[in-house]
Amino acid sequence: MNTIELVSHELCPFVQRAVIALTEKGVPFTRTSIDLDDRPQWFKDISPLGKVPLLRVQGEVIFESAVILEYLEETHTPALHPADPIARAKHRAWIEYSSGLLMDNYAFLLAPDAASMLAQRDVIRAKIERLEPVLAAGPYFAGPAFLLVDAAFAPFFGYWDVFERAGDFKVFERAPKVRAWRRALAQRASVRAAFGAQFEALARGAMRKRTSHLLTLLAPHV
Ligand SMILES: N[C@@H](CCC(=O)N[C@@H](CS)C(=O)NCC(=O)O)C(=O)O
Repeated sequence: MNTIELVSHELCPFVQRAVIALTEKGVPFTRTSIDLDDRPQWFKDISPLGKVPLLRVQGEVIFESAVILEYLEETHTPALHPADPIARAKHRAWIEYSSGLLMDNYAFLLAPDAASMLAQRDVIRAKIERLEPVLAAGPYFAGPAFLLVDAAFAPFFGYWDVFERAGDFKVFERAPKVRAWRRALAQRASVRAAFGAQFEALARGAMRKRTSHLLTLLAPHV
């Protein structure tokens, strides 16, 4: 039997979207977590960009999370892309957009002072407001079905559940449909499983190792 292995890091949102897609499709997989601050040589040897996630399957290595999602889509049911080619192309484009937002989250999280943190908040808020007219009636991105595009965005919102313990940054204030979508994603079993009970504690630990203005605003974790 060909076991699928996901080479991971506990906190990585790009890993989380792969975990969500694997879970939604009911694909059995093993998970190997690595320390990104001390990457093992075997990982350096197989990761062209030195990044997680990697999917090891049939002796091959697939890198880049969006490509991993597409591979899973081509190989496992249920289909999580729309059947219509134009709709499918649009979903792929919005997945790319979500990848930008995941990187924006890092810039927000690691901003060294209030001014740069708030400037990054503004970048994220503008991108969230841009999403508002794109969303269908809900509860998910394109309507009643949870799709790959939902898996790609879900980790973005999970990070905001932690960020907002530091205050109301009003990122979602003018985006009611995005707020409802965020709530629906948070309730999805695959999303909850991808985050895990230790997520917030791990995120705080990672922030402590770096300069993070946000961390100075976060109330102690209970
Ligand atoms: N475009 C990549 C981004 C993956 C990525 O940035 N992973 C981070 C962890 S969340 C990483 O491995 N960073 C290590 C590094 O950049 O050196 C993807 O979608 O898979």
